Amino acid sequence: MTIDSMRAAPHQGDDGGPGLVQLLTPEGERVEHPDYPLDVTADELRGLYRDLVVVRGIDREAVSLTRQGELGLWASLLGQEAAQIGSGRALTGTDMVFPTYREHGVAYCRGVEPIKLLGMFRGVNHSGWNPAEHGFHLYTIVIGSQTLHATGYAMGIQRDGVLGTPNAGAAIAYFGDGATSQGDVNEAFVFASVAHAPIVFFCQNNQWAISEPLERQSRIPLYRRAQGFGFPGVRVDGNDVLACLAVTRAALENARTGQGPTLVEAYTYRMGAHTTTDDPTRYRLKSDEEAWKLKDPIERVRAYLAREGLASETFFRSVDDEAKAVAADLRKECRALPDPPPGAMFEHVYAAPHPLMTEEQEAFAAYLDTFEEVPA
Ligand SMILES: Cc1ncc(C[n+]2csc(CCOP(=O)(O)OP(=O)(O)O)c2C)c(N)n1
Ligand SMILES: [Mg+2]
Repeated sequence: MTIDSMRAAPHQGDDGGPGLVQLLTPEGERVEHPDYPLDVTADELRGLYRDLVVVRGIDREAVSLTRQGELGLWASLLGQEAAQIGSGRALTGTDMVFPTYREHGVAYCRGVEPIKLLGMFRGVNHSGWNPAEHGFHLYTIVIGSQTLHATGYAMGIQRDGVLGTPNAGAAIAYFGDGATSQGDVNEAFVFASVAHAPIVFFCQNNQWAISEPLERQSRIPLYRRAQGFGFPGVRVDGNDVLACLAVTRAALENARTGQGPTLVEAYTYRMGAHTTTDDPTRYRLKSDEEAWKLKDPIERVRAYLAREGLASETFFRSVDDEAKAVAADLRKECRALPDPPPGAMFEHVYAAPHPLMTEEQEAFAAYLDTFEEVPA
């Protein structure tokens, strides 16, 4: 290889390039991949379809609630459902997830009630779930920092001496394409690599970091970065729930059996705005969105189920009805969420009392006492 050939621009068409692992085409045709054989029963397929539709319904409801002033903000996962449900359903009870702020589908797979997520975006809880109970850490807004937390956790698993036993779990860190430019992520890659830590780095490449396109993050496909750090990287069709399931399952199994880290790049597209405060029409082409609509993660599963006679119209209707019911309940629950007392912000900062915290708490209470009681 010459220097000139190495300098060639990367192949990054919207088909994901030649390395893309796919098991279900955008047209809903099942294809095989020699490295990722996957046996799924009709029941499992219908279950995955149901997950995708319900999660999209939860997400849509949260966007509407934000528009109506019920939430302060929402980061929509629209278009990324397959990446999250596929990888989320590959997890087992002993694995530990370190998410960003958009992993609502993974949270759902880990049994975190959607209302807990909404509570955080409504500003009435500080991430209202117990990470240990769900194997799902708190949402992280500081881009990329959770990859270091996840790596440290993975090194802890390694030191527990459980790798290769049935009790072994792996850590999995979720992050975006933009996050790959952060120092934290690159440091996490180095630590994970040299420690041979049981971790999966799951990058959802949705092509954008707010208004910054992928070309501003990397000259080479992101999955190939892993090679430079000394562990395998694989690019999977992030809109293909089966491929995401198979690839993540294999990567987690490698981690649990002591074979070290893997970078999974789920090649997908953020169909919505970055968050409800963003307007993507300011920086991207409508034609790109239209092209990606044809690769919708839900439509391809539906097409496959229908063509193979694995699901009936009644089934599809019942899933739609279920998604609507879940969303309606969520709306009701969200509106009924009580406002916490102002002093609640001091809770859960430290596990045990802390002198500085106590001082601040008392000062805040004294400040609140200066207000007159307003009759209801
Ligand atoms: C350390 C840090 N820098 C900047 C920000 C502001 N910020 C929030 S989201 C975001 C873009 C992240 O893009 P990407 O990693 O691709 O994730 P995506 O939102 O597309 O899922 C930025 C820069 C932040 N939260 N943390
Ligand atoms: Mg992104």
